[in-house]
Amino acid sequence: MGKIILVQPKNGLNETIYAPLGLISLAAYIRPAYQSKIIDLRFDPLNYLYGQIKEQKPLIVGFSLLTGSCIIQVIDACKEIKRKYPKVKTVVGGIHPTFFPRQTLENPYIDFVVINEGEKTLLGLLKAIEDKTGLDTIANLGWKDRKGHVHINQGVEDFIPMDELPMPAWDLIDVERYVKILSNAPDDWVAGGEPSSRRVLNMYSSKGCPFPCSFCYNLFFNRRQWRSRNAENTVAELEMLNKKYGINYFIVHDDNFVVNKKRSLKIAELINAKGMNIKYSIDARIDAFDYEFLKKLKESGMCEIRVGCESGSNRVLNEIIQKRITKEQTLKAVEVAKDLDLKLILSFVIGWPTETVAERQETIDLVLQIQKINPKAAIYPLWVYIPYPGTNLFHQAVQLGFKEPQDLQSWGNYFWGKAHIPWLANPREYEIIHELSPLLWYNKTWKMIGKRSPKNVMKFIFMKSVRPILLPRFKYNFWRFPIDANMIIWLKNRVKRAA
Ligand code: B12
Ligand code: SF4
Repeated sequence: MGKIILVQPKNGLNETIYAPLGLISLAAYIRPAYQSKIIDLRFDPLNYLYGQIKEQKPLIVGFSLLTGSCIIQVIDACKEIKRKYPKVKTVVGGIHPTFFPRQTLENPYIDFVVINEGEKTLLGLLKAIEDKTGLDTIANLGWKDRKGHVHINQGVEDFIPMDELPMPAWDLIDVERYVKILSNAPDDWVAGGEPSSRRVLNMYSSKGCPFPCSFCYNLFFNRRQWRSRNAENTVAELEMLNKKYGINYFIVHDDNFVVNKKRSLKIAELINAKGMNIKYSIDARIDAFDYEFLKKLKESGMCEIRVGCESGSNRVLNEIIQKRITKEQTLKAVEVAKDLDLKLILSFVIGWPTETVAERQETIDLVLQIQKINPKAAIYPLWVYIPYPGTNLFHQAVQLGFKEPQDLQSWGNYFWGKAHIPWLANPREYEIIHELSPLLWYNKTWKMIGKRSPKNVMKFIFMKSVRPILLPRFKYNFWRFPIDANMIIWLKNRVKRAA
């Protein structure tokens, strides 16, 4: 049986490590014909990968690629693979190469690009390599001919109905590694009981989203086609993970779990019918916050909802980002979650194209209002918008003067946290707001501090003492002479390092 190696690169960011769902899905699909080895570079060093290539002699080494810093590590690894094992073919798939297949293939160390959902194309490519047949009929494949000319095969096939996909190949990864990390994530981000008793893992039950938000990859990656596994199939995976690995808390990483409410309710019903004692979190839109609906999900263990609220300005929400929600709906949803005692994790963005300072302030005011209504709502730091490829807003950003990176390597230096966008009159102000917002949102009480270690106590005292200094700046939108703000950022980084 032919062998392949699939690789999850490092993000280069201080991020939580989730199980690589894309790779275990690919491995499961090709399993009848090819044996996969999955290597996660967030745990294993590059030398391990090179050693495995030597040992396994794979037909290909495939990397998963998002836009951002992971690109640098993948280019370096492909370069070294080509130096050490010139015959081994390198393949990249995932969101970034889907939007830039040609530019990605222009990199001399990458042989193939798999566009979009990778299962069928990967299988087709492996067969073609093994049988030495032509590549030009494999839909969604990018390749180079002998002269080095790049070819991008058109003919986008329909997505595979999700119930035809096998269960992801969990047995091919060391699940415990991910459980250990996710279970210890701070309470601010994971609900569902004491860290000591929860065993957390991510999984997915649907792909895509039917909404047209202009900043989201979904519009072009999933072409607004939402597809899902049926309730029975989804619950079978939850049950397997629960029984085999003792998972009792699931982070369901669907783009939008609640598109088909009937299906969501059926999942809840089945979890209850099977008497499974689990908790789970979902991603949902503000307009799905119906009290009776969420109550039923809660009864089956759903305890936390991640929501992109995006902005406090109705103009931005509807004219600019086409989110099709209003801030009034956001406030209502926050009330519903409070009534049901559901944990919320909310995300907001500032610096949208054409957003005025007054509209930015509307977002800050909305967050402050939410905190008054529901002090338990967790709120991500205020992100500064960065244009992501494959979105409508990206094109608008280019028209507004945003300079898009021109080759794969440069996309590797593209990451959030830095204000890349030319339309901001005062980018540093946005960075300061981004840095300080988590201190302002900090809403823990003394009772909520689990382990009262000196470090945790130090962090608590620091957070509580800076809030009164920062509040007037945020409330009155006053960002001139930010000496105190810069000092607090400096101190915050010291406390973070110490904690
Ligand atoms: C978990 C997650 C993370 C995790 C880990 C990501 C990972 N690589 O595993 C963490 C927390 C680290 C993370 C971080 C970020 N993320 Co994120 N994340 C997700 C999330 C919620 C789930 C990913 C997932 O498991 N999907 C399910 C699997 C089945 O799909 P898949 O991975 O796309 O794999 C399929 C195909 O892409 C393809 N494929 C993928 N890899 C390969 C490899 C080969 C060889 C082949 C042939 C095919 C192939 O085939 C797979 C099976 O069909 C997605 C949203 C989503 N629902 O996908 C966002 C998402 C991927 N993240 C996104 C973003 C923007 C970020 C951040 C920048 C966010 C931020 N501001 O914090 C950072 C930085 C990431 C970076 N550039 O390094 C965007 C991606 C945009 C882009 N152009 O890359 C997404 C789509 C969210 C969104 N709606 O905008 N993220
Ligand atoms: S609702 Fe969320 S997942 Fe759906 S397109 Fe909009 S931002 Fe993307």
